[in-house]
Amino acid sequence: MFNIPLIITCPIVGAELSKKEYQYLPCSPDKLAVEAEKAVNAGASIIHLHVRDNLGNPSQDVDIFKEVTNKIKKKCDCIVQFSTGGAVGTPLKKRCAPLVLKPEMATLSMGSLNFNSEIYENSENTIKTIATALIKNNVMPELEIFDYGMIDTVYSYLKKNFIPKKFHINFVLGVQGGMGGHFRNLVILTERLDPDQTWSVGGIGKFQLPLCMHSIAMGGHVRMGIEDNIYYRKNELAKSNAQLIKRAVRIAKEIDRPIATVKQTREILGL
Ligand code: KMH
Ligand code: ZN
Repeated sequence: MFNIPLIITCPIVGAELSKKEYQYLPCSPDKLAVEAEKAVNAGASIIHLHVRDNLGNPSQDVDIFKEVTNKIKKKCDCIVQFSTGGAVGTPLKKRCAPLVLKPEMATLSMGSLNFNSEIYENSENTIKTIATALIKNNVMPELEIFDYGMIDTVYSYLKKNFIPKKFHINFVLGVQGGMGGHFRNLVILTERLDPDQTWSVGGIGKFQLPLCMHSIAMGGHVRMGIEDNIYYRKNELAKSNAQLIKRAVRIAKEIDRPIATVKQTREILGL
């Protein structure tokens, strides 16, 4: 498993962070494109994309997604994966809207959960509506799994043809309200997958680094970036997404795990 090239996804900005909490937050289309390019140069092959409006607020505006994606693509080749989660509370229509741009990938959250002090709503209707838009626009989903029961939902919805047959899975562990970031949770989650199913893990906050290390050792893939964790170490903010990615690359190299190029990532995911 150590010879499977490691796919690194970088969630460069997210929807919940503000400049108040994180002074280096990239918000404008130009800054997002530069941040993406640096992340790709550091080793990321997938950019998980949220965008911001000109006030820095989270947005699902199609024109902004288009502008940012074009700017990223001008700077580097990478897989741009749109968020259909948006920010907590974003109306369903807006969550689906950017899919008309037919990105290579987009997310699909597989259930509702408490999300810190709010509720991240992903009812059956929400999941089916986003899945229908993904299929219509021929977009490969990354299924976001925040809790154990969401794996059961995946298999149940597959049987009912509610979701596409082909997908990548990302475990999001450590959200307050979801499944915690202990590596035992990652083990029991991955045991539920078919052997040839591709998966990654994104640990939230202090769980990002240890889960990244476990995933590298288990033959999984990783998600490393500011949306999930703003610290490089305790009490020290990361200066950029690239700084977090470079550490993941160093860890992988220590056990001779190669880093997936964009071309290899497309091959591994069947894009
Ligand atoms: N902002 C979170 C509530 C996704 O991008 O698909 C949802 C989220 C997941 O970030
Ligand atoms: Zn996101």
